[in-house]
Amino acid sequence: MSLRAATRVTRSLSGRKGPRVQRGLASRSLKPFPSTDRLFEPAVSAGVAVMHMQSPPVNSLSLDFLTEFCIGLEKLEMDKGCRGLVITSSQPKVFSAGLDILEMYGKSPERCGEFWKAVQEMWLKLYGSDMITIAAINGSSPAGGCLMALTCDYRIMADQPRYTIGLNETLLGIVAPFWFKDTMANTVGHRTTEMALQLGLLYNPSEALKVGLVDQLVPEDQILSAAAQTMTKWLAIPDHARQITKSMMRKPTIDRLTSNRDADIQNFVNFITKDSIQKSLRAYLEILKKKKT
Ligand code: CO8
Repeated sequence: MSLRAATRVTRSLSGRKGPRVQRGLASRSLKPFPSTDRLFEPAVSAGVAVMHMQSPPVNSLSLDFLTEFCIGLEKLEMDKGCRGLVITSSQPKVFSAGLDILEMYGKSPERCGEFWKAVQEMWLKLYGSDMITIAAINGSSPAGGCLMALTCDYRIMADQPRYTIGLNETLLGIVAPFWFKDTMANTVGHRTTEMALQLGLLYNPSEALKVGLVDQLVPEDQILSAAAQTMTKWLAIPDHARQITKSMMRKPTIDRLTSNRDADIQNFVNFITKDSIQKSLRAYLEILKKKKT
């Protein structure tokens, strides 16, 4: 059976708050999504979902966005006909700008805690997904955006030198949590991670390929067809063997967070609400604004 699925995570037209999720899960009982979204030909013998992140202007990960994202993911995970997921962006030039800085600036400790729990949830769900996950990185992907890509099984990036990817937290005066660090170290190794995290390195696509942060570069207009080709290869592997192998590789990292979740939330809240950190975030937000003037 062939199943096609697409999930659009969007923000409401009214602005940054109040996202909505438009879903077009095509199965026997559901309508197919529009043909322009079709990535996989009917010949593909298993189901694949394409998640287009569409949260203007930069797909930053707000609490609302993360909540919708996790709900969408959970539904796909429960759909046994869906074996693969491609995550990409509908926003020009940006895959995801990472965590929404406005969620970390000037917010109450309670709200910060709620936000951080949602960030953890996104990571736990994606890193532990049974599906084959491919990030089709068609734009810049700093910090939390990079983390999201790193949770996937395979990363294809658009070969556009102005795009960057990396865990640049130190540039904002903040520290990537241990599970961000672990996810990167699991991908590119300890030494590269240590240097990248201390310096807050943002890599262009060629550099990212060289250190193994991404697996493949393609011209931007070929990113979804490249994802389709890779997906076909991965779909040929029996699910149970691939899933057990994935779990064996990732479980220790996942367990480390699940057994420290509350403490990790408390750490985040204590850290992010400090006056000095709030000052750093404000300065960073001002830099982002000034870019335009
Ligand atoms: N959050 C909120 N708003 C953002 C963010 C963000 N992460 N990124 C950009 N914006 C806003 C800008 O302020 C701007 O707003 P406005 O239109 O009101 O002026 C708008 O989005 C568009 O931004 P740009 O003009 O900069 O868009 P460009 O297309 O030129 O560039 C980039 C896109 C490359 C994504 C650029 O915006 C950028 O570099 N953004 C900052 C990315 C970043 O540093 N993110 C880090 C977030 S922190 C994180 O993810 C992990 C934190 C871990 C916390 C651990 C604590 C213990």
